Amino acid sequence: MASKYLTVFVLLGTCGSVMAQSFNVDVGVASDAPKSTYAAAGQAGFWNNVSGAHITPFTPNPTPSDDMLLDVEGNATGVGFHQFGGMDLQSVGSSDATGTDDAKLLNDYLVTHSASLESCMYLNGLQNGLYEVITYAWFPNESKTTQLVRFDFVPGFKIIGGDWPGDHAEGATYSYDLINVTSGHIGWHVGIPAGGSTTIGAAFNGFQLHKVGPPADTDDDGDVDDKDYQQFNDCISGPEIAADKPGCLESDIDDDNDIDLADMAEFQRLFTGS
Ligand SMILES: [Ca+2]
Ligand SMILES: [Ca+2]
Ligand SMILES: [Ca+2]
Ligand SMILES: [Ca+2]
Repeated sequence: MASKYLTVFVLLGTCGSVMAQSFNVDVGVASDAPKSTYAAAGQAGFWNNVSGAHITPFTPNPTPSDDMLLDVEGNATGVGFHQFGGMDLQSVGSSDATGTDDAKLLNDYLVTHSASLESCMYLNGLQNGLYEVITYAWFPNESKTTQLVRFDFVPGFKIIGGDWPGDHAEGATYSYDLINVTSGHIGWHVGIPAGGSTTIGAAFNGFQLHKVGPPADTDDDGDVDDKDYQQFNDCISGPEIAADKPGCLESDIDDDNDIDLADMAEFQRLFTGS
């Protein structure tokens, strides 16, 4: 255990500040992104607004048409996003989520109507490492409709959908996945599950991406400061209560699946300031 944290300290000392690699992306109509104070199921920060236009020819690699993303701090990055497959950009004026930033994220979305052509999303230019990916796949006003979410090179899939739970809920409004990036790239898909309606189709509303930092450095920017403490504080679960909220992996510093006073003591020991 001691050697693990010694390694972290050495890294902090030599790397200094590094660019955070976390992104919030609202797929939908222009100029309708949530405010940067909005966290959705993940972390607050700048929301990119992209149309998710179907790009041809098909390629999972960077294209000249990629939307270049700003990170959650609003800084330019070399990370590009494009989509192939879904072609029906829809929006609804009202749904159970109406009147909030939830609506700005969820009430506009990209739809595929083909059982054999998913909405395929590609990110390129990422730093390698472990990422939390939150994929919003919820159909406003179609609570019986579900979406299939799957990642390239990862076996299996998840089924997402249902009634509006009153707030974001895993399995209802989003899929939560941990993806290890080894070549700067993530490819993933939202499609119509077996037996689903091609008339209604499957909805993809947006996504959040968070690169998992070293212990206590919740925003992966090379320091452990007040900002990390805010996130740590939001993550506290109590002894032996599973810490399963997105954005909390770095806060379980002793790696025993809860976030409690033992983690707090470790956090204070790792604190560096900005
Ligand atoms: Ca929107
Ligand atoms: Ca949206
Ligand atoms: Ca930090
Ligand atoms: Ca813990």
